Amino acid sequence: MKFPENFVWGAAAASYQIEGAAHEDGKGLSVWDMFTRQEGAVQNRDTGDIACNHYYRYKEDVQLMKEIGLQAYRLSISWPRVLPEGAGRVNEKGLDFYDRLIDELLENKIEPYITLFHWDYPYELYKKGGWLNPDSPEWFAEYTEVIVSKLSDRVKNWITINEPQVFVNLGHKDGVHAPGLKLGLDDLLQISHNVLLAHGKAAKVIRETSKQDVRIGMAPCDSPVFPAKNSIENIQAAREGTFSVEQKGLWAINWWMDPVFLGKYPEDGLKIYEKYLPEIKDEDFKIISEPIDFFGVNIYQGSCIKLDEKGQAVPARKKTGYPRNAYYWPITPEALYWGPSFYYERYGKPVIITENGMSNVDWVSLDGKVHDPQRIDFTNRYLKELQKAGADGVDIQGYFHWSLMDNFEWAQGYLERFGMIYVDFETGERIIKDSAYWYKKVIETNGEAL
Ligand code: IFM
Repeated sequence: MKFPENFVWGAAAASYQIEGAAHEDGKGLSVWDMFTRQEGAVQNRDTGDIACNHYYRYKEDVQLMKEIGLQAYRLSISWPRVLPEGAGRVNEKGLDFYDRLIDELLENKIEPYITLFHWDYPYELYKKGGWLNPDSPEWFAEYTEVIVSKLSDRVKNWITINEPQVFVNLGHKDGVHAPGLKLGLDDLLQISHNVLLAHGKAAKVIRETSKQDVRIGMAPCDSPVFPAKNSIENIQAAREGTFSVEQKGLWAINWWMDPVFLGKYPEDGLKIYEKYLPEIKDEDFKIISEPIDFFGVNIYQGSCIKLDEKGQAVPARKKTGYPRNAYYWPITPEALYWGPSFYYERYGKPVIITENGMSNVDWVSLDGKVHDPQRIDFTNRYLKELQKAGADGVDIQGYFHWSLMDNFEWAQGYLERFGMIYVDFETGERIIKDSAYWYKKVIETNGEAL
């Protein structure tokens, strides 16, 4: 069965993970430029200084996208490349890079989807308190205006913020991502509120500044809970687990998306966090729930539950030797059925999978090619589940594979290879992997080849 006629097939990457040129053409520092300098912060002391050197090789990379037949490419913008101090002065050379990249994509009939923030926060703003500063939502809105004014004559798809759960929890609570902080709950809740305000303000700026009709989304991540059995009770337990702040804390997708789509924080979260909540002004939810067009979501895995003899939901034990990727994440294709089904039911918005993929142990074979059958099988299984969700009535509008190419995987450095294009990080050479040729057929047949 095919996917819907206008379904969008793409791949994604992010500025700090691929661009390199970390200190060139007037770019300012990001928190990741600083974090990677800290002893023990990143495996192998890897940095994004050069990464895939995409800043200089973008034309070649667009040709590779074209060869794979991508219809869309999700890129992110490095905020400090464009605004070296995070606010105020614009670095024209930095802005010009994105201008050229967008032209190159469009000339090759590849639709750009721009993510405004994928974690490389300007260091100069971090020194002023970063996301804790009450001005931080406004800083983000101003930066958004610079980008949208420049690119919206050609770009119509915008994603405000990528995976707020990750940079808040890993970066500000656990200290294992930039900026490496270990803050208390009151600060974390203030940050999460500021991030939501930033999203809402940016959404308004995008719509008001754009030179054409736009489509706006956000890209939170989730590990949806899915039922071991398809009984009504099991499905209800999975639904409750998916949207449980009690179980998932600030990772819960509804802590972020209820304010955006429903204009309020979820009840269980409000009870649990009652003592730590920041001051929330009456108008805040009006700002946060600025209308947006699609529910973007990054899904790699989910967790399975069953009901015990007392009817309580408990984790279903994973089979001994269960399938997992090179990063030890379990392979759970059902997440791409149940996640979108639950989100669509709760929020009624079209769903776009803004990231899905796997880290694999890829290397160049003696024949000079990169064979990655696991990635093909993984993507095949996940896409079939997504297709099933569509057949059952969920409005699914697109899929972006993570990632276009192997890249800097944050605290894991270059250890994890998520790409459909292999990158030799010593020479910069790229090799299209088998999975990308397979994906090309999927795209050409709009999913019928699955
Ligand atoms: O590489 C990351 C990406 O930056 C955000 N989503 C998950 C990917 C794999 O860990």
